[in-house]
Amino acid sequence: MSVRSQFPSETSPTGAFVRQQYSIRDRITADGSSGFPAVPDRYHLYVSLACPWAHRAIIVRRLLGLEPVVSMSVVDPIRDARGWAFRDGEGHGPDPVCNFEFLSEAYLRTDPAFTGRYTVPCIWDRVAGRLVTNNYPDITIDFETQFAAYHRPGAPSLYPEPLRHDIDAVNEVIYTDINNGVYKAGFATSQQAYEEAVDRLFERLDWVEARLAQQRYLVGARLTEADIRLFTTLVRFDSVYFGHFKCNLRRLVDYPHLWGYARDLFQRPGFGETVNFDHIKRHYYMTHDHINPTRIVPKGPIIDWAAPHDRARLTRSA
Ligand SMILES: N[C@@H](CCC(=O)N[C@@H](CS)C(=O)NCC(=O)O)C(=O)O
Repeated sequence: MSVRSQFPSETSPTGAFVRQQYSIRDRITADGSSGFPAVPDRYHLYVSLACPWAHRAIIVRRLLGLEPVVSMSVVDPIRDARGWAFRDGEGHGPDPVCNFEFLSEAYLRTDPAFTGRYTVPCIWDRVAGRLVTNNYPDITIDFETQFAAYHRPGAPSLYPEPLRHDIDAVNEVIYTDINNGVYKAGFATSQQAYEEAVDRLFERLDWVEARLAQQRYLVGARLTEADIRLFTTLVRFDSVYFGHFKCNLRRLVDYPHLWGYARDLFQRPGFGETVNFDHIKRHYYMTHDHINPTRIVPKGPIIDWAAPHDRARLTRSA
C-alpha cells in the first residue's frame, strides 16, 4: 500500500492505528515502597495543553490542590520531527527543572536506549534525575490515591474505593472506543480501518448519550476520574476530531445530553480554565503533516461553551 501513515511503527498491515505499548511505568507511592515516595517538591509534570492524556493530569492536579506539591511546565504545541520542545510563547515556556530544549532529553537521560515516541504527560523526579512514568492512566490515579496527604481541604474524592470497579469498567470501554477511538479514526491509513473506528466511536457515543440522559455523571451521583477522562476528548471533539480526524457522523453539539454534560464540566473550576483551544487547534492541524500537509488551521467552529446546561436536575445514580 502506498499510503503513508503518521506513525508507521504504530500502523498495522491493514491500516489500523495500534498505539505503542512501551512506556516508562514506575509508580509513585504514599509509603515510598516503589522507591518513588509521594512527597512535595520532588516531582515535575511535563504537559502539552493540546494533549488529551496530559489534560487529564492537569485537571486532576488542579482539582486536588496539588499545584503547590507537583510543579508543571508546558511544551510548545507545535511539534516537529525532533518531538516536543520547550520554547517561549503564549501559554508555554522553557523547562525550569533541567533546562532541556527538547522533551527527548528527559527520555534519553532516563533510558539512553529509549526508542518509543517522546510523549506527554510524563513525570520527572528531581532526586533520581530521571522520568518516573509516562503512563498516563497511572498518573491521575496516583495523584488521587498516593498523594492524598497533600490534597487540599475539601478536595473531591475522584476514585473512591466503592466505585472503583465501575469507574474502571467505564474507563475501559470509553478508552477503547472514544479516547483512543478518535485517534484510530484519524490515523487509519485504510478506508476499512477508518470506518470501523468511526462506527465504534459513534456507537459508543450513543451509549454514553443514553446513560447521561438518566444521570448527571458517568458513574454514580458524583464527579469521578471517569468524567475527567471523557471530558478531555469531548472538549476537543468539534474543534479537532470532527474535522482533522474525520469523526464527522455527528458533532458533540448534536447530542443534547453529552453536550449539556460537557458544558456542565467545562463551567466548573479546573475544567474550562485549563482548556486552551489555541494550543489544541494549532497542535493537531500543524503537527500531523500527513493528514494536513498545508498546516492551515481552521478558524471555527464557533461554540458557546458558556450556555446554560440544566444538568443539576439529574441526581439519580447509576
Ligand atoms: N504515552 C502515550 C500517550 C500519550 C500521547 O500519545 N501523547 C501524545 C500527545 S497527545 C504525544 O506526546 N505524542 C508525541 C509523539 O507522537 O511524538 C502513548 O504511549 O501512546
